[in-house]
This record gives sequence, C-alpha cells and structure tokens, in this order.
Amino acid sequence: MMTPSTNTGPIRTERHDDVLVIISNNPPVNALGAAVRQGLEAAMKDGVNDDSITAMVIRCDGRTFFAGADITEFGKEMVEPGLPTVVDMIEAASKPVVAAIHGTALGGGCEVTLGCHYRVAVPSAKIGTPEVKLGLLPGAGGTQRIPRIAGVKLALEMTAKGDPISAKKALDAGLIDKIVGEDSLEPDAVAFAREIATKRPLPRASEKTAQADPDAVAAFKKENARRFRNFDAPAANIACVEKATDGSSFEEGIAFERQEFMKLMTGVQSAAQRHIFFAERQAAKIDDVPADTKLREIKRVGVIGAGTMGGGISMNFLSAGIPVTIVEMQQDALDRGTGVVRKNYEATAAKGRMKPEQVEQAMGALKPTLDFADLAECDLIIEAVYETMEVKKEIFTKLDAIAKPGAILASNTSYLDIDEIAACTKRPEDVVGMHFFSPANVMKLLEVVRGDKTADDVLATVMALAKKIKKVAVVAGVTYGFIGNRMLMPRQVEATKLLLEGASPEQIDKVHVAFGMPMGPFQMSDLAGVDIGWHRDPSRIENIRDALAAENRWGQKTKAGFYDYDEKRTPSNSARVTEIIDDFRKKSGVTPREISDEEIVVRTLYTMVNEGALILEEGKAQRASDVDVVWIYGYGWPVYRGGPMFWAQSEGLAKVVAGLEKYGFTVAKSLKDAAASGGRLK
Ligand code: T1G
Repeated sequence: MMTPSTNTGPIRTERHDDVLVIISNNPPVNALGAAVRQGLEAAMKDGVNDDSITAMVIRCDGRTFFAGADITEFGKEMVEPGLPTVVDMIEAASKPVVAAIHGTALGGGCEVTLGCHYRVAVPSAKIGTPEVKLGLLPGAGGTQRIPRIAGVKLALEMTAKGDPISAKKALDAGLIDKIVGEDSLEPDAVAFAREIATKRPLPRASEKTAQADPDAVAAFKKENARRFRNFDAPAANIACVEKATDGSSFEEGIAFERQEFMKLMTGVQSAAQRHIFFAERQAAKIDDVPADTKLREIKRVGVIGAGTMGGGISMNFLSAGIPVTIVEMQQDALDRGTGVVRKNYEATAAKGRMKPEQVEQAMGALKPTLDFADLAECDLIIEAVYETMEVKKEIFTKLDAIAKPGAILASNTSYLDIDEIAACTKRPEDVVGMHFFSPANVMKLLEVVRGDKTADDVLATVMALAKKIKKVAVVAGVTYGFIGNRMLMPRQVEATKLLLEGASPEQIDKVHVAFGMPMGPFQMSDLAGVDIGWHRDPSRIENIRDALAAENRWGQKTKAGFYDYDEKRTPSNSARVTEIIDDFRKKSGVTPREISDEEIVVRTLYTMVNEGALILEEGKAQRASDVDVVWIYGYGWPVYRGGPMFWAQSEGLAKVVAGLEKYGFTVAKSLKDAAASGGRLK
C-alpha cells in the first residue's frame, strides 16, 4: 500500500507500508543542488525517526539517478547541508537505505549510492566518478569508499580516468548488490529493501578496510604520466585512493580528500574544464533559432567523394545507423574508399570495440555508386571533393538538378565561401557548410557554417544530427577558414616569420608542446603534409616551405619535412632544414637573432586570441565559449586551459593586449575594450 507523505522541494516521499521511498524530481539530471540535499536530509530524518519504517529506498524520477553535484553551484557560497554531510547521514542511519539506480549515477550521485547500505540497479544503468574530467575528484567520500568496497584498481580506473562502468561490472565488483528489472526498478527495490530490512550489521563502506595494491598504483602512475601530463586532477585522485590504503583511518582519508578537492576546486584547471563542460552544451544552442524548430527527417545521407574525408564522414553516419550512398567518379577510387572504411571498422573490431556483425551491418548500409543521380534518394548530401571553388560550384550545380526537394546540400569545405557555393543553386536556403576535421570519423568537432540564406530548420537539423553522430557542433559564419582555420592562419604566419628571424622549428614546437598542445605548428605541418597547398613547381622557391617541398621534404609521409623521421616516424632535428633556413635568411638579408619563448607565445598564441576577438566582432561565431570549443575539439587545445578565449581571460586581457602591442600587432577593438574595462570577451 503506497501513501504519499512529506514533500521538500524536489524531494518527496512515498510510504510503501513499512518501506519509505525517497524520490528526487530535479530535471534534467537530478543534480544534487542545495534543495535536493535539504530534501534528502529532511526525508532521511523522517524515515529514521518513524518507527513504522523498517527500510528506505532512494530513487529519482526522470531519465537518471543523481548525475552529480550541481556544477552550477561550484565557486559559489556552499549552502548547507554539503553533500558529504548528506552521504555520511545516509550511511550512519540506523535502518537500511537502498539506492535504486537507473540512468547514470555519476559523481556525487555515485557517492550517494556508496553512502547507502545497499545498491540495486537496472541492467542499463551506469555508475561512475567522472569528476576528473572536470579537473576535480569525488569530494563526498568516493575516493575512500570505492577502494573499500571494490578495491584499488577499479577505484583508480573510476576516479583517475573517470569513465563510468556498467551495472554488470559494478555487480561483479560488489559496487551494487543486485540487478533488477529494467522496467520494475521501484517495486524490485522496495522488495529488496524488505528482504534485507532486519539484516544486521548494516554494511557501511567506511567501516571496511581497503587492501593496498602497489602494482595497480604504480601502473596507474606510469599511465598518468604518459597520458595526463600537465593535468593536476588525475594525480590527486591517485593520491586519495592511495591514502585509503596506507593505514590511515577513514576520517583521515576523508580529510585528505577534502584538502585535495579544495585545492583542485579553487585552481585554474578545474575552472577551465568546467567552463568547457558548459561551453560544449551551450554551443549546441543557436541564439536566434527556436529550440523547438521542426527538423527535417534525415533517413539517408549522400557523400560525394570517397577519399579520406568522404570515407571518414560516411563512417560517422553508418556508425549511427544512418545509411549512406557514397559517390565517386572512378571505380578504383570508389573501391579504394569503401575498402578503407571496411579496414577502419575491422581495426575497431580487432580492438574489441565493435562486433564483427556490426562491421557487416555498417558496410551493408553503405551503398557505393558511380551514378551521381543515385543521390536523388538522399535527404542530406555532403560534398567532400577537391578544395577548389570551381569544383564545388560544378558539383552544387549538378546537385541542384538532381537532389530531391527539401534535401540539405552541405559542403565539407574547410575555408571556402558557402554563400558563393549556395548561389549556384536555386535553393540557397538548403545549403550549409559541414566542416569535419580529419580524421573525420575520429575528431569530435564539426563546424556548421551558416550561409546568408541557410534556412533555420536546415541549421537546426544539422546541429541535431551532429549530436546524433556524436560530434560537438559549433555554428560558424561565412568567413575564410570559418573559426578554427581562420585563427590558425596568424599562428602559421608568425611561426614562419619567427623561423626567418632566428627561431628554430624545434624551439617553436617545444613552446607549444610545453603549453599543452599535442604538437607544435611544424610538427603539425609534417603530419598534415608540407606539400599541402604547394604550387608543385620545385624551381619556384618563395618561402621556406617551398624550399622544403622542392626537396621532397613533404613531412612524415616522405620521412622528411621540418624534421627527419625514422621508419617509426620518430622525429629528429634536421641539419638540412637548418641549412635551408639559413640560406633563406641570407637570401632575404635577415640576420638571425635570439628569440625568447615569451615572444613565441605572444606572436603565435596571443595573435590567435586576437583573431578570435575579430571573429566575434564580425559575428562569425555566436559566443567566445564557442571559439574555445572549436579549439578544444578541433585542434587539441589543452582542456585544462579552457580554450583560447578562456585562457586569455585567465592570462589577463590587459597582459594579452600589452603583449600584442609590444610586437606591433593591431589589437581587436573588443579585446582592447574588454581589457580596459576589466570585462570579459563575450
Ligand atoms: N550539474 C549541473 N547541470 C548539469 C549537470 C551537473 N552535474 N550534468 C548535466 N547538467 C545539465 C547540462 O548542462 C545540460 O543543461 C543538461 O543538464 C543535460 O545535460 C561532489 C564534485 C548526465 C551524462 O560530471 O556527464 O559530483 O544545456 O546535455 O547528453 O564528488 O550531463 O540542457 O541547459 O549533458 O543526456 C559530476 C556531468 C559532477 C556528470 C547526461 N557529474 N553530466 O548527458 O545531457 S561533480 C558529472 C554529464 C561532482 C562530487 C563532485 C551528462 C549526463 P542544458 P547533457 P546528456
């Protein structure tokens, strides 16, 4: 018999005879904000003090169990009770408390389950402590309870890496006690609570002892040093888990966790990573297009070009279960392209990340054709051919003649003018840019280029589709290079000038890698190809790149570029490149000088910020945080620096302006004004 009882804000309770069910209704993800914590505290008191209640169940309405502390509260005055207090109160209860888990019990949500004496979950549930992805660590006892329940190795995996685990894995590890029916979570949890209502002693994680596992810790520290250089949080998570096994009491462990948590919470890295968490979600919103805009149905996608980009783009849709028609001009190119797609899928399957039958399913949904007219059946057609305007215009003119009414016509161009391409069709409102980043099936960023005439529903459809194919989409305006590549240009120009003036490729790259970029400008050139955009005339040498390209120094693919490469593609500084640069300096009449790392930072990083400010002034990006998202997901900008615009704020805009002026750059007005007023770039 169920009777509703107390209600405290988002928390209500329902009595199931002798079992009290405590329910949170705090959409969208039941974040553990102040009202939820206060409600939980009140409900727990009710349950404990009511002698007719023998056990309690905590569950959530909506799509998920608590998905964590409320990140929007961070950095603000904490409102009592804090989450650690609530978790400790649950654990200290004199009656059993059962967590009924569905969706994703993450962060503080996972810690609430750990404070409970028992945990049941539906098969599809996931639990995890992803705080490390926010530059934090579980701050409500997770680093001390997980090792005590499930051991050090899993505790390290969950906290220092931050990936959630399945209900099954949690069951095997003892983190949950039972998997219940997918559609009967509440009744099954109530029944379970009744079963264990009189069982004593109540299992309390804080009363268990964690076994040390030095091998696991050592392995994790090695992995951490390799994968997470410069990040503070992973090491702090490892230290907290270690603390749980060094003989310290639970209380001492908690004190250490609190100390480490506060260090991270008040640091720049977590602020940057939390900024990106919200920026990524904000980027999905188009300020002047209503969120409920009716979307066009995309049942089949057409891809023109089966090269590296065309193949990679196709995989995004195939992996999301959307059939693809891929068009090439020649049979051998078509076969090569589809062969690469199959090879990529088989490599994924070989790593156990895909079943063989899924490979066949994906390949079965890929329809290769030489007949351009086959695109007539597609609802979205993406052109991924040569980056020249005349080819694009030719393609879109043909597309206009055969694509069905209402089909979205997209170009994967990295730089070119979408309005000019749209003008080749009678349906410019259906034309949009979809700029994927290579490798297109791996890189998360998708720049969605909004043409002058692009219809709102076209834009909204592509943004929604981006989420479906697991891309992070950012709306860009029509400008050469859109957002990312346009900001890359001043960096490349200045890096080349610095070479001429006395810096070496390795010095410049070293500054960028130390900053946290995956590679510097010249390492990137060697990876992408020094010959990209080269005029192919070895006798015409107008800059250092021409000189390298003329000697077949095209980068990693020819084992020589700005660096020399061995067969494992390990780079080494090249004496020949030094000679080429010296020759060029002599020919240009430049006397090389000592160049400081500070000058390299200003001229290759501050100039990017300046370009980003211009892009915002021209309305080619919706918001400064969008520019950050582009650089995090498209170019590997270190997430713990929050993206170029966030980083400039943390550097101090006045310092950025002074640096740019010191080296003679014209500073964007918005950047100058924000620096002068102590404001922010919007
Ligand atoms: N706090 C506040 N808002 C949140 C939130 C959170 N924890 N999680 C999500 N949102 C908002 C999000 O901004 C978006 O808002 C909406 O919910 C839907 O999210 C003490 C310190 C749960 C897997 O790191 O991973 O607990 O844009 O678009 O794709 O130890 O949200 O609609 O206005 O992402 O279905 C730890 C973060 C916090 C989990 C759902 N928890 N969230 O994904 O929806 S720190 C996390 C997620 C902590 C304790 C520590 C995902 C999701 P809007 P969404 P989704």
